[in-house]
Amino acid sequence: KFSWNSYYDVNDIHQFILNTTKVNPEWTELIVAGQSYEGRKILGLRINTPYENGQRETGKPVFFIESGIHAREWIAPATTTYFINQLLTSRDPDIRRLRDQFDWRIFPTVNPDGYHYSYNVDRYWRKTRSLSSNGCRGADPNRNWDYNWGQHSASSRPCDYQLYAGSKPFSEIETRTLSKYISSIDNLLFYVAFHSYASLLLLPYSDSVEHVDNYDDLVQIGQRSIEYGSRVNGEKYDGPGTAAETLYKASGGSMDWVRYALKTPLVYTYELRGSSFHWPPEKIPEQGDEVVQMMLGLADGAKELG
Ligand code: 0X9
Ligand code: ZN
Repeated sequence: KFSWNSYYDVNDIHQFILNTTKVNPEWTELIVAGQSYEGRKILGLRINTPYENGQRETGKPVFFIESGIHAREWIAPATTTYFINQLLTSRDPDIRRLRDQFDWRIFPTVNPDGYHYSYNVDRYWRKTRSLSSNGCRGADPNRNWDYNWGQHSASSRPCDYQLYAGSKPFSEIETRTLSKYISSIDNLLFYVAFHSYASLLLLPYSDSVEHVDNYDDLVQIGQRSIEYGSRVNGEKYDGPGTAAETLYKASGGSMDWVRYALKTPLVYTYELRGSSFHWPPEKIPEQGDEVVQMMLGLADGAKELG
C-alpha cells in the first residue's frame, strides 16, 4: 500500500498514478508522454474539474509540475505524489480552490531510469541511463534542453558523473519526449520544477543574469509562495531570484527552455529542503504540506496581479 512515510521505486510510483486515475475517473486522466531509454513510461496525471455532463472543462490555465528530473533527489517525486493526493482528497477550502483553479499536468518522475538506478544501485546517480559510444552512461537531463546548450556548468565528457550535457541538445529521449508534450499544451501559465536540496526559489534565467520582462511579477508571486510555505513550520526559502544570480550559471535546464522557447509566463524551480539527499522519509508529509502552501501562494500571487 502506497503511503508517505517511505520512498518508493518507480514502479510503485507509476502504480500510484495509475490507481489514482482509477479511483478518480471523473477528475483525472493518465498522460503517457512517451518512453524512457530503458522503456519505462514517462507518466503524468491530469487533474481537472469535471463538468456535470461528464465532459471536462476546457480553457483553464494549465499548471505544469515537473519532478524528479535528477535521479537522486528522491524528496521531489515523494512530495509530488503527496501533492496529488492532497489536491484530490483534502477538504481544506483553500486546497479545493487551488485544485479548481487550474488544469493540472503533474509528472512525478520524469527521469524514471535514473531514479530506478539511484533507488536500487547507486544512491547518488543523477543522470539518465543512455549509453554513450565510449561505454559510459547517462546525461544530466537538466543540462540537455535546447537553449544555450552546453555553455555554463555543463560537461562534454560522457563519463562525468554529474554534468554531462549529452551529445547534442535533446539527445536524451526523456527531455525530448517531455519537451514535445509541453509544447503541445495550450494555455500554459505555470511551469514548476522540483529539485533538492537548498530551500531556494529560482527564476529564469539560469544562464544569464539578465532579467526577463515580467521579472517583478515573478518575484512578487514567488515571495507570496515563500511566505505561504513558511506557515507550515517556519522554514523560509531563499529567493526568489534568477538561478544565475542566486545559485550558479547553468545552461540547458528545462526552466530556461520553457521560458524562452514557449514564452511561458510563470516559470519556477524549487530546491526543496534537506541537508543531504538522504532526507528522512518521515519528513515527506511536512515537505508535502509546505509544497501545497507554496503552490497556493503562487496561485494567489498570480490572481492578485490579474
Ligand atoms: O543545477 C541544477 O540543475 C539545479 N540544481 S541541483 O542541485 N538540483 O542540480 C538548479 C536548477 C536551476 N535551473 C537551471 N539550471 N535551469
Ligand atoms: Zn536537481
